[in-house]
Amino acid sequence: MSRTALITGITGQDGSYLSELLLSKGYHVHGIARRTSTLSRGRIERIREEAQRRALTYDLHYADMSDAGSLTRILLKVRPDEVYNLAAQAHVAVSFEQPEYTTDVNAVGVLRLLEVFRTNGIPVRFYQASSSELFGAADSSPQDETTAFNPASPYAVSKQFGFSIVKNYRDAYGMHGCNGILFNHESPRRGENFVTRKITLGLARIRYGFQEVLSLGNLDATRDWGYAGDYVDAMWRMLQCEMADDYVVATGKAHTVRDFIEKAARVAEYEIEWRGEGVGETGVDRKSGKTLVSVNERYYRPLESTRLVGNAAKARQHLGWVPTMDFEGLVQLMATADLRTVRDGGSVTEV
Ligand code: NAP
Ligand code: G4F
Repeated sequence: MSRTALITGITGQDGSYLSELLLSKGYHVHGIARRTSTLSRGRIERIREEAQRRALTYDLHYADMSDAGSLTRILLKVRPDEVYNLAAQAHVAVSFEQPEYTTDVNAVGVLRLLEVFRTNGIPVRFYQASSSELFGAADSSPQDETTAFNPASPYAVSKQFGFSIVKNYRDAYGMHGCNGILFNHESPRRGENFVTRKITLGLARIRYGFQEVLSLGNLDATRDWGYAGDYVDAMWRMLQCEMADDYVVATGKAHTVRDFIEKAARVAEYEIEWRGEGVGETGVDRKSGKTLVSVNERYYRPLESTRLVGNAAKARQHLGWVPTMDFEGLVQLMATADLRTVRDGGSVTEV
């Protein structure tokens, strides 16, 4: 018999890849989407059309993580077997500007869902989108499930509450709740104000004459970047285990923002040479002498997570999960997709 899944954050990057995965496995898929003045369904429009064509269940419901009543109504109506909580104010820098909203959605929002399950006796398997940002200013590297949390932003603090309340409901009430401590994962569907997509889209726009320069913050920030398509598979694998647990999901390889720029620039047929330092640093194309990258203090954060790189040995052993795409493949995929999108005048990258 087909299982039913509900995805919060279905319109986001991960929501779109998870939709495809669950539909391919025969799930009835439901998602919550919030009301916005313009529709934010670009990532799932094609998925929805395909589901319709094949007569598969792919239903969207209006709700908001800050509105307990709307969540209750939908959960009681859908009664899902699995819930993937991906909805969040997911931008770390924005969380410094909107800490209260970020906490309401990312922290209290998780509790709202858990309380619906508990008070109505709904026996779901629950996935919580926890984050490597929990490690924050970590004092050891690589990080795994035993590394102490040291969150370095309101976003990370909100996600720490989400992590802990899922663990608490698991321990106290025997709820099947899993935390995926996912390191950064990207794709051509990544939001345009996260650094990888900002770089690939910016370089493509410069290449085709729609933008002058790419303005960025800390070029030496180090992250463990994987492919979103691989990471949603880890989410699903967690919920298939009899025993709920928490898992780090990562590639184990660290790269700087600077590395990412250099590789993406090559795909756009630029060769970056770095000149100057700090906020005066620029990235110049060796052949043409054109300035492609400048540094702007505006994109620095009040506090930065340190060298984030994960050890996913537990996910490999218990879930049989391994990433299929390396850093080079990821940069190539994103840069190529954006060059094509900008060249063809499209707005949403379809991959
Ligand atoms: P994303 O593309 O920014 O998607 C976030 C989703 O949450 C969108 O569908 C958004 O809806 C929805 N949302 C935001 N506020 C909401 C609210 N108040 N009520 C209902 N829905 C709301 O993020 P993502 O990259 O897919 O990440 C998915 C989850 O994983 C997030 O929880 C994120 O914090 C976490 N995470 C991500 C990464 C990563 O590297 N991508 C790593 C670790 C953890 P709209 O489309 O209307 O904006
Ligand atoms: O792409 P980012 O904004 O991602 P960040 O902050 O690592 O957060 C992402 O990954 C987390 C998992 O670790 C998720 F939980 C979270 O939801 C989100 O998906 O920034 C990456 C790095 C940072 O160190 C930032 O300071 O890039 C640096 N950076 C440099 N210039 C920039 C920029 N980041 C952004 N967004 N924009 C810049 O211009």
